[in-house]
Amino acid sequence: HEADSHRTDLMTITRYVLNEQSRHPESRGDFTILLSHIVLGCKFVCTAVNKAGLAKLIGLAGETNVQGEEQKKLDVLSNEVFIKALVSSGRTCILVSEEDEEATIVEPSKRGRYCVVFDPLDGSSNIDCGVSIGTIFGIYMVKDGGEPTLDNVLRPGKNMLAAGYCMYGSSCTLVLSTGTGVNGFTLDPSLGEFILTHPNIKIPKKGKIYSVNEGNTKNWDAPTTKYVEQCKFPKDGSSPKSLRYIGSMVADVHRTLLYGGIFLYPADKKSPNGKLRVLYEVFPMSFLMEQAGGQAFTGKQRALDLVPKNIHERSPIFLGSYDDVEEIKALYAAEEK
Ligand code: P6P
Repeated sequence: HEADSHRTDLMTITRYVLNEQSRHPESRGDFTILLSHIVLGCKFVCTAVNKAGLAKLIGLAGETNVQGEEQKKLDVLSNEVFIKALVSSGRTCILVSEEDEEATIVEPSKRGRYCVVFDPLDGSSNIDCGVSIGTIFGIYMVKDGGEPTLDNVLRPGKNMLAAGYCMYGSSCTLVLSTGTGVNGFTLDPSLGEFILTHPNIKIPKKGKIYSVNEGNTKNWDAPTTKYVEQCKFPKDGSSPKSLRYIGSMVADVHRTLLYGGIFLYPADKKSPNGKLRVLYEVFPMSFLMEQAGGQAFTGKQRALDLVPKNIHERSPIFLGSYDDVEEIKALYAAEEK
């Protein structure tokens, strides 16, 4: 009977968030409504990404589709879908997207209390070869007074209320934290619902995998160089770590979260602040890692303590299993002395 009830007691993401909401009696359900619109965006992108492959195959994707319309690039399309979904939710006041140079200030009649920072389709250069890509998002509550000024999003990641990503791969998996741990939901296409499949994700304390673009080795600083060397030639006689690098942040972080290990996008001589963006890549993934018992470090400080000065600022990032990140922190600390 117990197994049976498990099968029929579907924990959807909506129900999960409603349960969370019931922990905040004062809440007016705004967050639940906001999240339902983010989930809608993810479902749309999941369908579009899957179709894109097919469209390419049957030649639709050229310059125009069967209606002779200009076929939008998937990342542009995804951005439009998320912006429209978030504005129509009536629960947001500022939106920062990787696709838009300027932040979107929501018109007064549709304004709410949340600020959403997101990358609608991270890793989109990988679409044509079928590698997993994803949407990454973070949510701040607007500061008192609610004026939609940029200082509401130029804040440390530790001020975020929630963060998550949706990975479009062999299945569509949404990983979310609202500040009380990390949960993974998988889209059941027959129901059109995200079902809880990975409750209370905890990252292994130490891993056997390191994930970095070794092609940049020539440009790394000493601590990163030394750390990667130690991964390959451990001084304590343990076996070397394996290298796994997909080149799509959502996929590399998802593997790190589930299997353990460390993901690195270091600074290098060409890009002193690394490549990944603070607001909608570094902060959400760092938030999730800490909630899952791991940690995230910029080379100088705890990633979530960083205060960005502009909405597209970059930062180096080392995130993953607690013990693995400790090792590279020690190497940077030694460098400081
Ligand atoms: P590189 C994809 O373009 C992306 O923004 C992230 O998804 C990914 O982690 C990174 O860049 C890969 O960068 O320089 O290794 O190709």
